[in-house]
Amino acid sequence: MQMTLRWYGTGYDTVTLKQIRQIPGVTGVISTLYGTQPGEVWETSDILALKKEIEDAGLKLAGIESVNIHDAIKIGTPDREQYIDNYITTLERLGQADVHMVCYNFMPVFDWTRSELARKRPDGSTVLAYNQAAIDAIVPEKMFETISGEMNGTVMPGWEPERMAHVKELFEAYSDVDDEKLFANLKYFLERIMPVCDKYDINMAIHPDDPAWSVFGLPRIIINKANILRMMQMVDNPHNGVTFCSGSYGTNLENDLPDMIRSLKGRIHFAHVRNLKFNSQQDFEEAAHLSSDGSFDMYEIMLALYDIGFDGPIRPDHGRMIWDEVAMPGYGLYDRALGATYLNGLWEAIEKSHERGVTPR
Ligand code: DNO
Repeated sequence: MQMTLRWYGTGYDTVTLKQIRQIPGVTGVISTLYGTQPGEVWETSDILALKKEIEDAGLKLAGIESVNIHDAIKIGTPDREQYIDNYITTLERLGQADVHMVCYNFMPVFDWTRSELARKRPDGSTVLAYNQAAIDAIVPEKMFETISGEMNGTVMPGWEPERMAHVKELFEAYSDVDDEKLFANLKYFLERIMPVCDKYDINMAIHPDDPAWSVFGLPRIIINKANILRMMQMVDNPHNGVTFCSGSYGTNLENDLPDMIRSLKGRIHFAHVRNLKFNSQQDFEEAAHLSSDGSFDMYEIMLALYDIGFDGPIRPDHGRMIWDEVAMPGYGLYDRALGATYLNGLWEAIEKSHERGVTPR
């Protein structure tokens, strides 16, 4: 596996490439052209400039998170053809620039959803948190206003003000899209893009819906083992793969994370690994990565990835805000650096146990 950190780009991220380069064991970043809107064709010159900046800092551009999907593709309106063509052109240009992993999601309207971006924990750190009753009390159109005050002056991925200005229309546009229609639209999109992925060896890695259930009555399909296996089978091409995000699938305690990882052998192209602490089934917060701080056994998650021979990019996920850092919630430097180091430590121990023939269990 290749340990990476997500980086939003100069001018968007509070964390610098120099800082990332100094985290032991982190050799690459996952980035994007943060200023582009879903549906736009990416310019080759912008892709190459991003890549050069990262390489000049001694790191590798290990993949893109995300090339976002225009709503027309998810809804299945006639203009999706143009947006799929645009997507194919962007993939072609990424492939020509030697980029081989693209993360995306197929969530209607909102990307991930949280009710709080700065819940205080007993140690004084602040974290992103989800409380179902709080979400149920929010009018969806007001969701952005409700949480934007906690964004520390940053623009969070999936919460771009340009899109949020049209939330009401978006809800209307999705009114006749149910789970089956969303599956069909995803299939259509994947079938259209697979040839370019085959040509340039681009691994598409769908990110799960977060949380892993319907929010505000919108359809949600990438939520559990049955659905993700259905997706793998409906377009049975190794380039149609997943981002295994423990913090997103893990929102539903019925998801057995190590078992899901094992069932996706060969199709996990990117991993987001983090812990969650459940206070009840309806309330969780994003703990430190360490197993003992949350509800997941992080060793078992890393072991499952090791067992399936995972060799793609991996990244620590949302970190806590600690040591008075002011950054995009979830995306500060310090706690993600701790997370990367911890995950690297688990991996080294698993690898050495294996090499020495020590049975891990
Ligand atoms: C949240 C992220 C998501 C993810 C997208 C992928 O912090 O994990 O925004 O990047 O869903 O397209």
